[in-house]
Amino acid sequence: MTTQKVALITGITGQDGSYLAEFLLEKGYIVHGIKRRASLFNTERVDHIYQDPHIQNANFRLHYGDLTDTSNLIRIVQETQPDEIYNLGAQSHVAVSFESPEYTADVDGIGTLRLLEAIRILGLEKKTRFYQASTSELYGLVQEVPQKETTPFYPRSPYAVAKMYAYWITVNYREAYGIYACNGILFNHESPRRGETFVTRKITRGLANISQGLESCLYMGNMDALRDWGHAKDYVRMQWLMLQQENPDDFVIATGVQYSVRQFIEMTAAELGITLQWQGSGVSEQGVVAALSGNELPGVKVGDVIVKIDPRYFRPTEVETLLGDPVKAKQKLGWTPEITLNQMVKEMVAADLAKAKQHALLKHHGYKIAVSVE
Ligand code: NDP
Ligand code: GDR
Repeated sequence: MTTQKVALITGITGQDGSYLAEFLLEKGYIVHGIKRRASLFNTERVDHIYQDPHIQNANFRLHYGDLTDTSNLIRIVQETQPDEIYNLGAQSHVAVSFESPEYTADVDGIGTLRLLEAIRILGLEKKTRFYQASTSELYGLVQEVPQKETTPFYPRSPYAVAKMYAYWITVNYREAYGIYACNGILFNHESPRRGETFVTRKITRGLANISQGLESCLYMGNMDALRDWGHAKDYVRMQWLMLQQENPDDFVIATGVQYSVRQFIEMTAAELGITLQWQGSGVSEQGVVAALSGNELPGVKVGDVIVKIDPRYFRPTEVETLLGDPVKAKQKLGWTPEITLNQMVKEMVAADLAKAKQHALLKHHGYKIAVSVE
């Protein structure tokens, strides 16, 4: 008889947490997740896999908790006795980390230490494997192109500095206490479940809303920024694979292809049948805009500006360019991403367009709706 493996996921209500939970349930795991108490329901991304907790042998269970709460984490780890912990919980927004640097350090940095200490305090060093959600933001002001596992770090935000602590404390607990602990250095990954304020989702949602007459303009920050974007579904597979090896190690996960934010806008617009005419030079300069050309849209005439720079979205220190080299993951884990950027843009646009159409219908019938894009 094989016993079911048990996983504990922090950040289960987020983009990656929801895809990983689905993936592990399909593999036959018992999945425990930590969710934060909120004044509104915050489990939308995992509602479709929710199981009635009254059912005996439910495979999916949520526990209230927080990465800032040591005793709560120890209790949950003790109760669940996980074979694998995936630490995906974080204040994950780089721009927000400049506004809440101390909180970000507490959750993203010390939160990781709290979980590793829970494993140690409970004597689970030989049982529980640990995955840390590390990030390409560690490379910040890049020292080498493309970035690989050996590229030096140069974090450029309170978020990245906190994640650098988490990276090294994970390595340290592996070396000091023999815990099977891995860092996945993941480059940006997106999906229709991406938070609305990250740039890809802001663009697909904003332009879909504009196409339906719900908004008139998309306000952007640095459109010159270059990113290596993959699909979250592809990347959670890697998180699991890292914990199935003989020995723990750290891996870069990326596509090895780079695009600018401006190109992402162009791909999204093309998918929506919107033609843009760029005006001005040097896209990060204020005053550079894109106007509608081609066909009119509801409430938008040809020549109207629909993409504009708003310096509010510039960051005090920016990460201008990221490009990953995933060769180690390919060789050692046999991993290759399956979903292309084009397919991802199509999927994200289709989901946001369906929502925009629904909102337009509600608006047409007099209902008030919130469509603000930050
Ligand atoms: P999301 O922002 O979508 O999800 C973050 C999750 O963390 C949410 O479930 C959130 O809960 C939870 N969380 C936030 N604060 C706390 C806290 N104090 N205690 C417990 N849980 C908390 O992020 P992603 O899914 O995109 O990313 C997952 C992880 O991977 C993060 O650690 C992120 O930093 C990292 N990462 C992400 C990359 C990406 O491109 N997506 C790339 C590299 C690393 P709630 O729903 O209540 O807000
Ligand atoms: P990032 O993602 O900072 O790379 O962190 P984000 O999508 O927020 O920004 C990517 C790039 O786009 C530029 N940009 C804008 N960004 C946002 N959010 N809003 C805008 O209006 C805008 N205009 C331009 C940014 O300046 C940046 O250069 C994400 C998060 O998921 C982290 O948790 C994760 O660690 C990294 O990816 C890898």
